[in-house]
Amino acid sequence: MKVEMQTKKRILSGVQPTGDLHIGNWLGAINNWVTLQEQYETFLCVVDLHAITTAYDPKELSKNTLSTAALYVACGIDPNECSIFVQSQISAHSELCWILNCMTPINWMERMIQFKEKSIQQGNNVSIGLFDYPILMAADILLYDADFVPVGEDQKQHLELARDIAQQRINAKFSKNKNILKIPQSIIMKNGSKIMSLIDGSKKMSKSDPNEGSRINLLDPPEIITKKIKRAKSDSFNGIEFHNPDRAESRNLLMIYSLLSGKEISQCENEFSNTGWGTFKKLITEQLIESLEPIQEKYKVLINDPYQLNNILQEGKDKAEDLANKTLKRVKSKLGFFEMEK
Ligand code: AQP
Repeated sequence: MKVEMQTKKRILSGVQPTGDLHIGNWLGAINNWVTLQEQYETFLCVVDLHAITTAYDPKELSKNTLSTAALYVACGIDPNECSIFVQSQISAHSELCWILNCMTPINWMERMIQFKEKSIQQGNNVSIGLFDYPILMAADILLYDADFVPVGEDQKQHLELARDIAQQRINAKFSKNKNILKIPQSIIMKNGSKIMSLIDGSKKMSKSDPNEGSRINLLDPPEIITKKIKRAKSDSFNGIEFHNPDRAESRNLLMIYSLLSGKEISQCENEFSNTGWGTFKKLITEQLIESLEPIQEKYKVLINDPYQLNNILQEGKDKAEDLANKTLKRVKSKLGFFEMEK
C-alpha cells in the first residue's frame, strides 16, 4: 500500500474581519500568500475570534467574515490548493488558547508592543481578549504544526512569543524526548511592505482608523478611489521620491505604485523625479482602479454565490478541523488530561 507523505511544508495565516479589507492587507499579506500557495500546503483562516478583541458590531461580524473569505479568493487564493476556513468554527482554537494561557507567564505578555499601541486607542475599554490576542494567535499557528508563518514587521514579536511558548512552556516542560508542538519559523516577505495611511505617512494603514480617507479599500469604486487620492496628504517638494526621510507620504505612494505596477522602486523614482503631485496622483489613481478592477469583478460573482462560498469554507473547515483536533488531543494527553476509555 502506498503511504501518502506530506511533502510540502505548511504555512498558516489569516486576517481579522474587522471591517473592509484595504490595500495594506492585500499588498502586505494576501498577495504574498498568493505567491506562496503553490510551494506550500496553505491554511488560511478568517480570524473572527480576534475581531471581537476590540469593540465591534455583531450585525457586521458575520457579513465581514464572509466578505473577507470571498476577498481571499478574489485576490487569487485558489480554494482547490488552500484550505480557507473560519477560526470560530473550530473550537480547538479557543481550547488550546486556554491551555496556553495557563502556561504563559504574564510578564511575557506585558512586553507586547501591539497591545500597548492598541490599548491606548481603546481608552478605558481595553478587554482581556486584546491582552490575550497573541496567545490566541499562538494557538492558531501551533494547532496546525505550521512550518512557516508569513509575517509582516508588526507581527514578528507575536510569532516569537508563539515559538517561546511552544518550546519553553510546552515541549521542554512536558516532554523530554519528542516535541509536542512544532516550532514555527517566520517567512519575511520581500514585498511584505508596510503600507501607510494616506493622511499620515507615519501611521500604518488600518481598517480601524476612524477616518475612511486614510485607506483605499479593495472594494472602493473608482470615484471613491479618485476622491481619496485627491485628498491624500502631499507636501511642497517637487518630484516624487522614495528615500528622502522627510517625505513619508511620497515614499508611501511611490511604494504602492511600484507594487501595483510591478516596476522597481528605482525605475519609479527615475520616472517621477520631476513629476508634480497633481500628475502623479492622477497616475496612481488610474493604476489603483486598474489593479482593483479584476478583484472587484471576481468578488461580485463570489459574494452573490453563497452556495459556492459555503462549500469552500466547509471543505476548508473539514481539513483544518481534522488537523487541529489531532494536535489538541496530543497536547491534552501529554499535559495529563483525563481520557475516556474506548
Ligand atoms: N498597512 C499595512 N501594510 C502592510 N500589511 C498590513 N497588514 C495590515 N495592515 C497592513 C497585514 O494584514 C494582515 C492581516 O491583518 P489583520 O487584519 O489581522 O490585523 P492588523 O494588522 O491589525 O490589520 P489592520 O488593517 O490594522 O486591522 P485593525 O485595524 O482591525 O487592527 C497581517 O499580516 C498584517 O501584517
